[in-house]
Amino acid sequence: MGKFIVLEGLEGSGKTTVALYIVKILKSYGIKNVILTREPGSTPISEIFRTLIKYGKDGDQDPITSYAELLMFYAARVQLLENVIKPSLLKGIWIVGDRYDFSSYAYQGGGRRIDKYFIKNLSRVVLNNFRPDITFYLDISPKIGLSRIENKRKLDHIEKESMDFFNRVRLSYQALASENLNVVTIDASQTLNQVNSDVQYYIKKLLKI
Ligand code: Z5A
Repeated sequence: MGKFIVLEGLEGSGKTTVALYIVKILKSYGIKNVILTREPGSTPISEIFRTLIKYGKDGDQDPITSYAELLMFYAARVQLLENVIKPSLLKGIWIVGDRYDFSSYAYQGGGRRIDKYFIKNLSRVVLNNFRPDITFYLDISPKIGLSRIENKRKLDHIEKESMDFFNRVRLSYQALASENLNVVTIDASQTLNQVNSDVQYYIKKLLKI
């Protein structure tokens, strides 16, 4: 069996950068079969949901409702889980996931204030409690995170949310990190070298080396 490693955090926390670093160090430790995934996305159907969720359809004519957004995230996730993640793990391939289920609790639960027990039930039914082996939560203030991505060309509709929204997302992430096993909080405001070295420590523990 491969292992499922997930990166979570606000935008600009460095998830994508750290995910690439994890792939690199896994390979250097002899784990050559590694797939990088992103959520929403990483299957043909999930990528369609990604575009739809991020940019909508036909501008303001048909704004995405909070529940439609939540359900689309789960539709994209279950496609990825059943068609890529589970079959790959069974073949001994490791998965490094840029976001997974905590993102929905943090953004749709914390940010959009959808009832967390509703999300929990939805998650239980759709994902059947399938969990990562380890989750790295890259903790950063929204101010620093958003400043790192401010030059991004086109902001999606979630990235245009208020500072209050992102503060609620961060608080939800911090609560999830303290309530759940196998979650490691990394201070993502450190230099990239420090962040990478913290992550490497836990990867070595996972590999028992
Ligand atoms: N979303 C949701 O609401 N519910 C869900 O269930 C799921 C997702 C799954 C996906 O956006 C959006 O969907 C996201 C949450 C929502 N929306 N928002 N807002 P995405 O996939 O387009 O992007 P993202 O996941 O938010 O990540 P990002 O913006 O690409 O950021 P990142 O991956 O965390 O950071 P990065 O690209 O690695 O780094 C950003 C820059 O910072 C880059 O220039 C790096 O070189 C730099 N960087 C990274 N680390 C450091 C350190 N330590 N110091 C200095 N600079 C650094």
